Amino acid sequence: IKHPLQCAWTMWYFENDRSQNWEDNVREIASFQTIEDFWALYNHIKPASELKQGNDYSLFKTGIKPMWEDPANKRGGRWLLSLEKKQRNQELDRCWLDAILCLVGDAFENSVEVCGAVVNIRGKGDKIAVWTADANNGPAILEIGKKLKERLHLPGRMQLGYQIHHDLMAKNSSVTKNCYTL
Ligand code: M7G
Repeated sequence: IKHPLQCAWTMWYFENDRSQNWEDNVREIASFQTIEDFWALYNHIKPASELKQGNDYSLFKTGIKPMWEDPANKRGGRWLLSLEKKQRNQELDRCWLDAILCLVGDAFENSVEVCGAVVNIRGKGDKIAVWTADANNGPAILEIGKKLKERLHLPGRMQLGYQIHHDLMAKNSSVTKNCYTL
């Protein structure tokens, strides 16, 4: 018998094709709801560090699309970890795996607030984020951020910043102010 997870999850892939709209580049890979099926999928796909620049993986609760516009995300925000370029080799795959294990392993007290996680492969520095549902729920955001920071074993100099999706949406950008830092 396989070991069921608290909820079902869907893995997505973003391929940066500039001839198409952003939303049309978001593709579903597969869904799973047991730990065995998680590992089967994880072991079957390329590690994040081998994706092309500009591409992403996202892991979201099944039913939530990995975009700001989804009803589950639109009032929310993200804990963002920005990596240095050289960390693609050493740190990226480990941090991404630790982050998604927090999600599927139900590591957070406020796991109902968690929507998903994203890894962006970028020339200027890769990024890992955990998206939460309600940017006004300070206590839940802080609990999730603290647990994430602990589970990623981040060195003190590496900070997490919480950003509101609405601020990014309004600027159509990936850069905005942090409303919390840890
Ligand atoms: P990014 O891929 O998050 O980061 O955002 P990057 O700047 O390091 O590449 C790049 C751009 O993709 C944004 O400025 C938006 O134009 C678009 N984009 C990103 N996200 C997450 C969304 C989204 O959820 N919805 C829409 N409509 N566009 C997005």
